[in-house]
Amino acid sequence: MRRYHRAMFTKAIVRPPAPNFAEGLTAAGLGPPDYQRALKQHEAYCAALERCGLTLTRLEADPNYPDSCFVEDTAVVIPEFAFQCARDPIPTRVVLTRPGAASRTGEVESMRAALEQMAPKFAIQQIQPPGKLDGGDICEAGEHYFIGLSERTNETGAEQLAQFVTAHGYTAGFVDIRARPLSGQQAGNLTELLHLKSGLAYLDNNRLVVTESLADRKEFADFDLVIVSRGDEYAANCIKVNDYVLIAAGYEQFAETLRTRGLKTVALDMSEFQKMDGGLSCLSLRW
Ligand code: CIR
Repeated sequence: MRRYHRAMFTKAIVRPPAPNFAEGLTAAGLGPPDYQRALKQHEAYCAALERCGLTLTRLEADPNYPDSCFVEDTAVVIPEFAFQCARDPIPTRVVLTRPGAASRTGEVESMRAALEQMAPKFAIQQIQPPGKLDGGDICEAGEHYFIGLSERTNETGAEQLAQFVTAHGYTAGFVDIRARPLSGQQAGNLTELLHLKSGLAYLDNNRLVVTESLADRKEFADFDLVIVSRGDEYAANCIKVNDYVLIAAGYEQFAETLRTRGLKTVALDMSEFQKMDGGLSCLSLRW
């Protein structure tokens, strides 16, 4: 068996929300976001990434696309395997997406330009029509990629991405999160995840954070699961960035669970992004 050793994250691309952030897509039903507060929360998020050791490229806010602060949805970075003690940065591949929401498709071009400028050695590919794919549906878990089938990512897009990652030495599998009955007392309800990573996160060492609604999926059977309690689903969208796990503030029980597993947590107030269906992973593209 190959011994995968993920290189440290060193870089990230971020973009602050634009003044018309509130015009973006949302089904959260939590009311409109406060723009000034969103800017402060975004700045705290950037500072946390820097504390994790990342160098940030900060794109300008883009009012043409009110959802454009959610940069993760526009591209998927596929890192080279770094075996054992590989220390030097290795050229990486990037797949530009075709976001599933019509209002967001144009966000990809400025991401392409940014990546071409800051990472000229990256091999850039792109999801082709009729494929649709959002980066929020893609969860890298060591040597494996979980690819969510959602309202934003269709089979064609998922298959294209699977081909890219398997050609690059990874394995890939689909996780269908489209409307699905829940078990037990909740029978008849549907999972309500916008993206796969709204309910799933990989924390290295074979550890997956999952919502209860996803916990029984056979796709995750070989992983060590940290199950997020019902009602705390928003906490599942956390990100491990080098030595820290960034988590949404307000989920102390979840934070404690991570700490008892030896993980260092940084809690960030995400209230204004939650109002727009966004979480911690979607605010940056990291590698
Ligand atoms: C949208 O609906 O596209 C945005 N309002 C939220 C996107 C969040 N992205 C993510 O979870 N990866």
